[in-house]
Amino acid sequence: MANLTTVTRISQEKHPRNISKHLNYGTAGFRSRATELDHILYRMGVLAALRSKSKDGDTIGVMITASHNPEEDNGVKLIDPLGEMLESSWEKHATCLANAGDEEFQVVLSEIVETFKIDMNCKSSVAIGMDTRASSPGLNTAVVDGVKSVDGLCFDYGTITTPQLHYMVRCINTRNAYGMATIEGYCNKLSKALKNIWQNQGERKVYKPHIIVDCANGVGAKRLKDIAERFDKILSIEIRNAGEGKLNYRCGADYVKVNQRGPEGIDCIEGQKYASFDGDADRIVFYYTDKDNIFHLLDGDKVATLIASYLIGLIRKCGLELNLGIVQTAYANGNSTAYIQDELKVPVACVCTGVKHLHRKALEFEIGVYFEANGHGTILFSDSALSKIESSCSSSSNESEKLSANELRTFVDLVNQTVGDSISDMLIVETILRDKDWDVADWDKSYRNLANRLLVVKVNDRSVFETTNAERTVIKPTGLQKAIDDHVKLFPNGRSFVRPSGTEDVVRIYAESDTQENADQLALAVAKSTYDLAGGTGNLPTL
Ligand code: G16
Repeated sequence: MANLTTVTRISQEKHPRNISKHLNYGTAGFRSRATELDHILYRMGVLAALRSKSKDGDTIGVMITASHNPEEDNGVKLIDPLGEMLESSWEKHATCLANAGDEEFQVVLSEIVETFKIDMNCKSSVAIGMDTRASSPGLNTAVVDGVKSVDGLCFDYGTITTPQLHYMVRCINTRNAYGMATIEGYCNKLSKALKNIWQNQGERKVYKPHIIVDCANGVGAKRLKDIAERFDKILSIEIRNAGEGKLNYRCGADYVKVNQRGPEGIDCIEGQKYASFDGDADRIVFYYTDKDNIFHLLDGDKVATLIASYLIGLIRKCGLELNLGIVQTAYANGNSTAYIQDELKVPVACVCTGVKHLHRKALEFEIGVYFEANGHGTILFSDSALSKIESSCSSSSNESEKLSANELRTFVDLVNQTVGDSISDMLIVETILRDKDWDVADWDKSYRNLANRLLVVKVNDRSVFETTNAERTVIKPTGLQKAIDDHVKLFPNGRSFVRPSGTEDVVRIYAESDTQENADQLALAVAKSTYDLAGGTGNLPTL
């Protein structure tokens, strides 16, 4: 039987704590400089195996990635049995274990075992994946050591996208009912669904089956290639930033969204459709340049509304009653929210940043579409939705309703319901554009975004920030919200908020207004107040 003294000895001998800095299990697990993470990865290997034991041996996932962060960073997040994010009640235990001194480690570990009444004799297994960072293989070894120290079994998937690992975990725990737990199984499931839907759509006049994809020099490139090869004749996917350059450097979804311009080194040709993944391929944004050389970004808000409008139409055609809702965060463009309420007429909820919050809220709908503006998102189909769709497929007497129900049932297989997935989301968007026979510019016309700006401010201690109202109101530092309100009043359609990042050592500022100049001025004014009232360090942000 695994014994905690051995676990502790290995920890002290092979993976001692080498930093004193406190790290939190934040928006997306632990993130920091890769050199500070070895002991944390070992400990998360142990914790994942304990969580597996607490779930009667169900497989838990450990993904080694810092996603959109710079190459020098790395991180880790845990994945629960159905491919969802780690249950929030375990996050504080993850934080305690990660920050315990070497000599306190065993005590914290015993507390976890006691709190959750973990049977150390129970079997455990952990699926491990990593992105392409140079530091990832070393950290992978630390996770494996952690899992093995409690006699756990490891499924090592090597370099894999974050959403693919979420998918694998769900497949393993559903005994392959969700799909086969291999890259081949993932590609088969998605490509088969796409081809099935497309073959019933007939010829198209406007839709162009060609997309150029910036993979941020990350793991998405290799994994996108696996599936792109299967669409040879019907959809041409050109892969750029496949690893020849530095990860996430002046490319990728985060760069494109924040800077509102294409990645460096890719000339955006007029009318051509482009997309950018982030470093671990769980976000996607689309863009194009028009005839006046103006750059147009189609972010997570535009993806969510496109998906919702397609699903609403399809549900109607099936003659079904399904409660569909959209979940956004404070970063959602004000005009996207207005479009959802006024045009699509579906319920919309706003929650805190972080996929885990959106996912949880989306579960409240029969069909929940959730997207962060930064391109993170997916669609959740509840059991009740699935059974209504299924019975419409089998028992509807109306042929056209039956056909639509079949399309909806097939569409479900195109979706990675465990978490936002750049590859799956890209295929979903292509499928819907083809269904509507739209070009990327037609899609863009659905509504016009309010001009917006994102900035970051460095402060001495971002933990002094406290927010409420789904991060739209800042409570601390005192006086900052009043300053924001005063600035906002001066700008037409003005809106702004400030929140501490959960993945980087910065505070984020968002502002929107009627013109780009006004959005920029508002963002700069709020950044200055934040800097002054919250102990800003370094230079004030500029545009
Ligand atoms: C992660 C989270 C996202 C979040 C993003 C930024 O993304 O998974 O939900 O929007 O960080 O978070 P923050 O503003 O707190 O730094 P990724 O793609 O880096 O995993």
